[in-house]
Amino acid sequence: MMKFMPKPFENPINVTRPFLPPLANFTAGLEEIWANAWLTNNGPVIKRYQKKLSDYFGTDNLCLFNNGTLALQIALQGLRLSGEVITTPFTFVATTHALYWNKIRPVFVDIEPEHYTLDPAKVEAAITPWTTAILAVHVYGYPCRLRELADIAWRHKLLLLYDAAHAFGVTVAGRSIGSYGDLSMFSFHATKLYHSLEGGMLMFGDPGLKKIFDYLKNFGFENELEVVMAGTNAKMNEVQALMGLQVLDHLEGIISRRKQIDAVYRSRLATIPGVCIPELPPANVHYNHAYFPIEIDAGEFGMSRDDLYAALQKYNVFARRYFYPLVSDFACYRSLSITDPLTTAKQVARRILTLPIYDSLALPDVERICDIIQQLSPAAGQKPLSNSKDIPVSAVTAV
Ligand code: T4K
Repeated sequence: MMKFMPKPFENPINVTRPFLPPLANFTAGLEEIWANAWLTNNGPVIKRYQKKLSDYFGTDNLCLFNNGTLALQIALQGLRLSGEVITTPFTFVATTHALYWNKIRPVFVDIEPEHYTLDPAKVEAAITPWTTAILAVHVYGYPCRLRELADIAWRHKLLLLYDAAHAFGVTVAGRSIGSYGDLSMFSFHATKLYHSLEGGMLMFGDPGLKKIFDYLKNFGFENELEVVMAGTNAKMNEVQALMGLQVLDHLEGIISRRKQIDAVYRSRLATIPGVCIPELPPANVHYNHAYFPIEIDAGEFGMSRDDLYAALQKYNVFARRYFYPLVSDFACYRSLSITDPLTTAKQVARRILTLPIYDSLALPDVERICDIIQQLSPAAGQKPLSNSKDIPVSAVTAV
C-alpha cells in the first residue's frame, strides 16, 4: 500500500534556534553601551549581569567567561589539577579538550543507559593513585548520579567537577544543579536554551577560587604594574552580558515552551516501534528540556539511525547525532589506552538522534516532524515493541 508522505518543510528546521529578546529592548541596551563607550574589561553591564546571576543562584561564587570551553580550561588550571581525571566519552569534544589543554590524562569510562551520564560503578573501578578528579557531564541537562558520585569523590579524596554546559535552569531537590559537587561549568553558547551569544560561567563552593579565576581570565593582572599568574584572555564582553541579562528574564517561558514540545514528541513517537525515548528525570528534578534525544533500534524501526538522519534532511529537518562519534573515537584521542570497553556509550552513540527543540518551534511543526518519522518507518503501524526504555523507576532517582 502507498504511504501518504507529509510535504518537506519550506525552510530548514534545525536542531535548535536561539531565543532572541525583543529587538527594541536589545537596541535600548546597545544605546547604553554606545553611550558608555565601554565594551569589555569589567564594564557596567557585566557588573549588573554578575549581580543578577548571583541573585538568581543565591551565591557570589560564580565567574563569567567568554565561552564555556575557556571557563572549563581555566577551572582545571585554577584548581591546579594534574594526573588523571575520570570522564565520559559521551559528550561534546570541549569537555575532553579542556583536560588535554591542561596536560591531564582523560580516563574514559562508560555511561548508564537511562540518562547517558557517568556510571558511578565504572568511575570507582577506574580510580588509580594518579586520579585527581572526576569530570562528569549532565548531558542533555539530565542530572548525573549526584549522590553516588559525591560519595565516591569523598571516599577517594577526589575533586568532583561537573560540565553543566546543557544544564542551565535545572534544579534538583530545589537546589540549582550548579550547587552540587566542587564546581560546575555552564555554557551560554547561542545553541543553548539559555545564552549570551557566546559565554560561559563557573559556579563553585570555595569562595577563594573567585579571585584565582578572575586573575586567570584577565592575563593574571592584579593592577597596572603587577601580574600575579600566567593568565589568558577569557573575558565576557558587554554585548554578551547584555544578551545574557535580557534572556534571563525569559528563562522559565523558554523552558515551558520546550516542555510542551517534549510532551508532543513523547506522546507521538511512543507508538512507533524502534523509537526509544529516555524517561524524564524524576519528580525532584526541574528539568530544562535542553535536548530531545531518541534512540533508534534499527531492527525494530526498520531503518538505521543514520538512514533516518539522512532521510529527515530530505524533508528539511536537521536533527543531529549528538554525541556521535564518541570523543574517544576522534583521531586526537584514539591513541589513549582505554580499559573500560565503553559498551553502553558505543551502543548509544550508534543509536542516538537529537530532534529539533526550541521555544519558537510551533507545535504543529513538531506534529509534522513526528508524521515524517512515522511515515519513514517501514515498521510504522505495527504494534509498539520497545518504545520506552525498560528502566525501573527506582533506578532514576537523581540525588
Ligand atoms: N561541554 C559540553 C557538554 C558542550 O555541549 C559544549 C558545547 C561545551 C562544553 C563547550 O561550550 P562552549 O565553549 O561552546 O560555550 C554546538 C555548539 O557550538 C556548542 O556550544 C555545543 N556544546 C554543541 C553541543 O553544539 P555545533 O558544531 O553542533 O554547532 P552548529 O554551528 O552546527 O549549530 C547547531 C545548530 O544550531 C545548527 O543546526 C544551526 C543552529 N544555530 C547555530 C548557531 C551558532 C542557530 O540557529 N543559530 C546560531 O547562531 O556545536
